[in-house]
Amino acid sequence: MCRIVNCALVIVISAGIVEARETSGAVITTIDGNGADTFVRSSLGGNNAANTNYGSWARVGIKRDTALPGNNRKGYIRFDISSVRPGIEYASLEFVYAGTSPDPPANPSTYSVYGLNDGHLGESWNELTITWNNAPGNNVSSTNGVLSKETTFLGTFDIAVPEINVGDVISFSSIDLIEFLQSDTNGLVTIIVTRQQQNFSVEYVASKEHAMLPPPALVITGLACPWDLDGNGTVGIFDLHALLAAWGTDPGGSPDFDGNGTVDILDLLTLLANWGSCA
Ligand SMILES: [Ca+2]
Ligand SMILES: [Ca+2]
Ligand SMILES: [Ca+2]
Ligand SMILES: [Ca+2]
Repeated sequence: MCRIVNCALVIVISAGIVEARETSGAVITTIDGNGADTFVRSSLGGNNAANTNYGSWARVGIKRDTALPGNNRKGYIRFDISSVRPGIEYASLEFVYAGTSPDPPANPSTYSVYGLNDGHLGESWNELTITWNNAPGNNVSSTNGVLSKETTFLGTFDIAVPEINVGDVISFSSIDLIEFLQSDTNGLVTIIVTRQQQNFSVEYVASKEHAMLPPPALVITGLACPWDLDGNGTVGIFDLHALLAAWGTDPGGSPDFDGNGTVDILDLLTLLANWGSCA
């Protein structure tokens, strides 16, 4: 279940009509629902790391090491957002820094963030069996790359080592991240993180198995009642009419609540299931 952290009232101005819309916030972590967090690692010499699973480790390690091409690590993070679709309006990805080893590099490192494409057969990867060799979307021959046809590039963030301290929050957001979440159709989103720079160190963020630090999280804000299309505080006949008026189209958002590209029977059933007051 998601945790409601705030509620606020925002004013939406559209077509000259001023509407009061309730917004809500939620934090989805890898502990919630079908969430998962781990890293995968390439083999160095004969250590068989590429067939080893790290799903129960307390930290997610990320590393690019072209000098030792068998010693790379890529983060795999899955969130179960089924409880917050379809009202997502803004989201940020948050990690808690959990250390660097063996030695912090002198400069900030830049990390690439990818989303595993919605509907990929590997979206339900098993946290306790995923490896470098079987991870969905992984380019096994690349030190930090992913398969471009199976993933979507969402942006980059920096970790300012060595200034950063254990426990500090690393926050990332982008239009592409938000659109990736908004267009999800099955409630599962996998985020893949790799490092751009080569160096010998591994940067770590806390996983949900960490005893002291919080797990990876998606901080989401959005409409509390997305089925209330006219914003009058009630899901009712006017909203039903608006949905039917858009029937069969692809509005790029509501009332295509499930984001499958068509206003259809699934959206109608969702609206009817939420009939009545939004309060
Ligand atoms: Ca884990
Ligand atoms: Ca998905
Ligand atoms: Ca309404
Ligand atoms: Ca739909």
